[in-house]
Amino acid sequence: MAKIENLPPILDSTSEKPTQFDGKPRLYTAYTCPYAQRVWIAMNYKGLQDEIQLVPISLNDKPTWYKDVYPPAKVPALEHNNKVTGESLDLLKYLDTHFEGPKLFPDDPAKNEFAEEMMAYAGTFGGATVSYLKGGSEGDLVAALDKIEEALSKFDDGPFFLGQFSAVDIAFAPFVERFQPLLLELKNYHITSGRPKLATWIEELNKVDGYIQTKWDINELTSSFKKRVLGL
Ligand SMILES: N[C@@H](CCC(=O)N[C@@H](CS)C(=O)NCC(=O)O)C(=O)O
Repeated sequence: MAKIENLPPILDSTSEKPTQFDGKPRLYTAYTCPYAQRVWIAMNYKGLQDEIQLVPISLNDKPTWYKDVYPPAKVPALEHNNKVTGESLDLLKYLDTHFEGPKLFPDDPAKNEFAEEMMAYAGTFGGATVSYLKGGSEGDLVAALDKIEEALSKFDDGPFFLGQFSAVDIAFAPFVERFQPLLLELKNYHITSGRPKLATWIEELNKVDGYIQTKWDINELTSSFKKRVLGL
């Protein structure tokens, strides 16, 4: 799990704006945000912990200067080469093309095509889960989880979506991390029942250092999700 004492402190409305555009890449993040966690995992997996500075901000007490840094005022946002850009899935690609380290996207065109399809599907999966948690249909959630189970069977050279660990696993990981306990607690729904590939995927994911380093107190994550997304 991430150790707060080893991480930069969270900036809030009382904090000064950090230096900008001095050549040091910065990732504006929030430790509990699943979108920002995607980019944090990618950064760690590529071994960029010393190269990219984490700048965590409080979402409940956001610094007023943050909208000047990144006008949509959302996290994640990456400062690099004198620009600040956002959108977690775009940033996974950006990190892979602009920084050294193990590749997040494979060279194999068949795997790459599937990566695009599944990364787009991560949003559909999130939507189906949130809708079910808010009282919507169980059918859409079951279909989404079954599609994930099937996708995990496509390449047999490893337990991950494309066989080996990739950006697709990163796109899903923060959401499965929160949805698995939330579905159990609020709906008594076990996502891995009858889904052995998904069970193995979760187990294997929890052995990836770059991911482990981003894991936060699960109670904090689920209560933040309940408040911010489910209005509970
Ligand atoms: N589509 C964006 C979504 C980012 C997003 O919604 N981040 C949330 C936090 S999890 C945010 O910054 N919300 C603005 C706020 O809370 O003020 C992405 O993939 O990066």
